[in-house]
Amino acid sequence: MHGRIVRIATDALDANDTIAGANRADFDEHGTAVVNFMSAPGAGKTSLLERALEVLQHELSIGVLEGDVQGRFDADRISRFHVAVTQLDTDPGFGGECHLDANMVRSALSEIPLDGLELLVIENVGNLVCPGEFKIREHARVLVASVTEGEDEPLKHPLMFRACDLVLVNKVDLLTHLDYDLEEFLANLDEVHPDVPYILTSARTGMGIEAWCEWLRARAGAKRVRERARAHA
Ligand SMILES: Nc1nc2c(ncn2[C@@H]2O[C@H](COP(=O)(O)OP(=O)(O)O)[C@@H](O)[C@H]2O)c(=O)[nH]1
Ligand SMILES: [Mg+2]
Repeated sequence: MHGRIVRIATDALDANDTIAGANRADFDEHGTAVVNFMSAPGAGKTSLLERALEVLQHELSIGVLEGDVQGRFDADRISRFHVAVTQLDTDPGFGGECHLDANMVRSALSEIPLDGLELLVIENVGNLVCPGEFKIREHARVLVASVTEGEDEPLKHPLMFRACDLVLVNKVDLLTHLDYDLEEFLANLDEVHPDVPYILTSARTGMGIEAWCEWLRARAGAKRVRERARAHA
């Protein structure tokens, strides 16, 4: 019985990987850089995205795919910007899943104008476990770790911290009110994912936002390089 359950789980992940491969082919065909934006609920993903969009909305062509269990709360927040926003809820049709998987992203692709986009940010459902297990085949993963979550988060959720390309350590404006030991957090992060880049951010004060934008700019550069090459060919 136990073996059967494991096999079904493995099959599900295999099927997900196949669809994820098709997603990646679409992203690459259109030259759209895709960033999977993840964190525990309330760490500040949407707030950090809003801050970045204030700077980048007229500089890059950006799409945002908002993943939630239900509601359009985050999509409504993002829709005031000059970006293409799509809301993807897991409640209707996907059993209220606590993560986005490749099939869910695929189901939303027809609504996302990939051809015109240099950058697509996928705000995953707030969760520090499952989003790390289901591949989407994005180009990069960004993890927000808020200082209100505790220094030991990298040790408790090693998969998420190991699988990311950038960590935004958010809500640093609150440090003076907390017993949080930033050095201890950074040592734990280094233990789980040595040398992963990190930025100290505050969506409240704007600290670290320029560095966050610069990181996104660098990701989005590929499409421009390709189109420039095509124009000169
Ligand atoms: N003090 C402080 N609050 C923040 C910061 N970033 C986000 N918040 C607050 O944290 C709450 C959750 O933020 P949100 O962006 O919705 O988190 P998400 O669930 O990860 O998208 C909101 O009340 C935000 O105003 C920050 O840097 N400092
Ligand atoms: Mg959000």
